[in-house]
Amino acid sequence: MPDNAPSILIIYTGGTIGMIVNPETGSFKPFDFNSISKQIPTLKSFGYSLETISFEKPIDSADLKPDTWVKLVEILKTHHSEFDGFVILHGTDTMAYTASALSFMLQDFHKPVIITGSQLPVEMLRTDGKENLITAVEIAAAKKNGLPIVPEVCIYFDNKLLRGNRTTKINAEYFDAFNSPNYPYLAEAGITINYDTKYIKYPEYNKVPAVHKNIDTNIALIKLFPGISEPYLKSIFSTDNIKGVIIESYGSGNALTDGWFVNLLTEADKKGIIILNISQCVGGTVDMGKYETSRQLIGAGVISGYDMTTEAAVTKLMYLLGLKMSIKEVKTYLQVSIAGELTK
Ligand code: ASN
Repeated sequence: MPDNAPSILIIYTGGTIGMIVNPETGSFKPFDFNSISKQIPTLKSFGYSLETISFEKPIDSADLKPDTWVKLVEILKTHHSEFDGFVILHGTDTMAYTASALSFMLQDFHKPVIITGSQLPVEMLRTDGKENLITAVEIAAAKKNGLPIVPEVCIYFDNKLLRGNRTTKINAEYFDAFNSPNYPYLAEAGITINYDTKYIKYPEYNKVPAVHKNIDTNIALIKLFPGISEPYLKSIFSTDNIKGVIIESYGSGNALTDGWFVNLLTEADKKGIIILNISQCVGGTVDMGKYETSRQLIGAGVISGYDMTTEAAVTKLMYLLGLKMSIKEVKTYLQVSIAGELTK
């Protein structure tokens, strides 16, 4: 292998890509690294230096907890200087949460972290796992003038490279499981991989990489629906230790105007509970004040999450609360882009 061959670390966390069918139940279950490692000889023909790390107990990503994010950032930090790029194999169910969380927890990482997985296990004939894995590795290794082409946390899936914290899972059936409705693709893979560099975030290389591992899960997520009741919402806002509540409102940030609802929000805000407004719509942005039905929220102290995905809003709030800043600072950072996750 030439000395300057790109070096890539593949980290296997679990997910369908490496699953097998449990003969007793007929359901897919997480399996060891074997099926993935069989793909490594094929990948070797790239001429890259490849190393792998497998979680001891691979998981279905529906079982993911924030401690997996901590484990991942620790691995990434430990191996930062040894590799040119990183590929994380992950289940699709919570992949967008992990991609968003890592984009906040890794600071000035400067190297590609490409997350992928599959809808069908790599052992199956029609698997999408092989192509996803092979192209993710190629993207993680891609350089121009000695620097990585995509020094971001991304999801690569079904020929599209998406900014991680802009991505949401949109399909449980077809191979195009992910999209980033409010941000353009960073690359598309066809015969060649076409990078759209104007949309890629390039860092200041003089900054030293840092990781933040403190995640505060004292938050709640509410999806509004016609008929949502006062007792139900009261119970959420009176949860012990609750520090932040994300409301998935309608359309461009609209909600009911009932007095009890506005009072509940106003009281929660006075108690220091942060209330963040994002939209149930996957495309578009919160624009409080556009309609009369969102003006009351501004008065109640609700802040705008603009066009953030639910995954980005949840992980950003957990990350900012974990930094132990003042409520005012958390509110300020929630409303600006810190890792390319929102557009104002
Ligand atoms: N349940 C699986 C997971 O998220 C789904 C998949 O990977 N396609 O681990």
